[in-house]
Amino acid sequence: MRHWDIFCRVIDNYGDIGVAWRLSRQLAAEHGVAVRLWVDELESLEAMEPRIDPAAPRQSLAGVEVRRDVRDGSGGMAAQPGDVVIEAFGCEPPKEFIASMAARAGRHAPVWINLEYLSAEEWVGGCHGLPSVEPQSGLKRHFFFPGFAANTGGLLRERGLLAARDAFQASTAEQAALWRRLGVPAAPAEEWRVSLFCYARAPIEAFLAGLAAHPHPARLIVPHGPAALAAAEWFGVAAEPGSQARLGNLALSIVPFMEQAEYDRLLWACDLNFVRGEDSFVRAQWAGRPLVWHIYPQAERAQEVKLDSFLWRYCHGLHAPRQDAVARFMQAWNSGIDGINDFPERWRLFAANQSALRLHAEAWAWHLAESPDLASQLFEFAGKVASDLL
Ligand code: TRH
Repeated sequence: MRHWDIFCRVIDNYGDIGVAWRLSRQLAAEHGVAVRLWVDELESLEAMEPRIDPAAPRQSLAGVEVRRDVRDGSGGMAAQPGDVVIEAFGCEPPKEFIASMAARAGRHAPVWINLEYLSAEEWVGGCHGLPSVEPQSGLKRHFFFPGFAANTGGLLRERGLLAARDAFQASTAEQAALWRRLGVPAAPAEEWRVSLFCYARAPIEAFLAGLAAHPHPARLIVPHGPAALAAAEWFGVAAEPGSQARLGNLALSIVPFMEQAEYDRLLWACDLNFVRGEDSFVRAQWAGRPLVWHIYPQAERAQEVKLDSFLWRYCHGLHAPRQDAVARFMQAWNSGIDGINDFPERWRLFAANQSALRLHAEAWAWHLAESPDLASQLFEFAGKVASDLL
C-alpha cells in the first residue's frame, strides 16, 4: 500500500485543493506513502504554497509528487495506477486511468476510494465506508466520509498540531513576528483581533457597522479576496494587502492570501475567526478560538441543514442562552441579506459571550482531538479493503 494516487479538481475555490494538498502531505510525512497528487489547475495550489510552479507538468514538494491532470484525450493520463486511488469529492480519475485500474481487476486491483465532503449530519455515519460498483469498469469504489462522530472518517489533523498551536499561543514573540510579517500594527492588550474569510454574500457591511459601533475596540484582519473587497469598499481604501483603515472602534488590516501554515498561525493568534467552506472551517476548530462559519451554498438551501447539524454538535454543553447566541448569529451570517434586520442585536449577544465561547472552543478542540485523525483512518481503511480483496 505504498503508492497512492490522489485526484483533485479545483471547482471554484480553494477548499478542494486545500484538503487534497493537506492530506497528501500528511500521508507522505506520517504514513510513509508515496503520493502522486493529480490536479487540473495549479494556480489555486500556488496561492497556498508559493513554491509550486503552476506551469510545471510534474514537480515534487513536501514529499508529494504533484502532477498536472490534463484530460485532452491524448492518452497522457494512462499512467500505471498506484495501490490506492483516491478521488477527492467525486472528481473521478480520467477514463484511461480507470481502464488501467480495471486491467488489474481481481486481487491486484487498486483500492478505489471517493473522499467525500465534510458534514456533521447524522446520516453520514451510516454511509461511511460503504462500497458501490462503478458501472463502466465494474470496479468497486468505497465512500469515505469525514465527520465529527465516531462512526465517520474524522477530521484532518496532523501529528503535533495542538502542541504547535499551544506553543504559538503561549509565545508573545512568535505572535509579534506574525503581525510584523503580515504588516498588522501591534495590538493594544484590550483589542479583539478578528480574522475574516467568507463568501461575498455574507452581510459584511452590517457586521462592519456593528463592530465600529461596539464599545470594545477590534481589528479586522482580512486576507485578500472577496471579503477584503467588501471591507475596503466600506472603509473607502484600496483592496490591497497592506491597506489599513480605522472607523470608530474598528480598525482594518488587509493582508495577503498566505501559505496554509501561516494562515493557521493567523487563526491561532485571533480572538475570533470567520471561516468558510470546509478546510478553513476545520482549521478554525483546531485553533481553539470562537468561530463563525460561512457554509458553502448548495442547491435548495441544503446548507441550512448542514449548518444546523454542526451547531447541534458544537453547542452541546453550552448554557442555553449561549447556544442561542451562537446559533442565531451564525444563522444570520449565513442567511445574508435576509438576516440583516436584527443582525446588530444578534452580534451584540454573540460578542457579549466571547470569554465563555473561548473556553468552549478550547474544550471543543480537545474533544475533537480524542478521535483518530482522517489520514490515519483512511490509511487503515485502505489497508483493510486491500486485505479483503485477497
Ligand atoms: O475556498 P473555500 O470556499 O472552499 C470551498 C469548500 O471546500 C467547499 O466545500 C467546496 O465545495 C468549494 O470550495 C468548491 O473554503 P475552504 O474549504 O476553507 O478552503 C480554503 C483553503 O485556503 C484552506 O485550505 C485554507 C486556505 N487558505 C490559505 O492557505 N491562506 C489564506 O490566506 C486563506 C484565507 C485560506
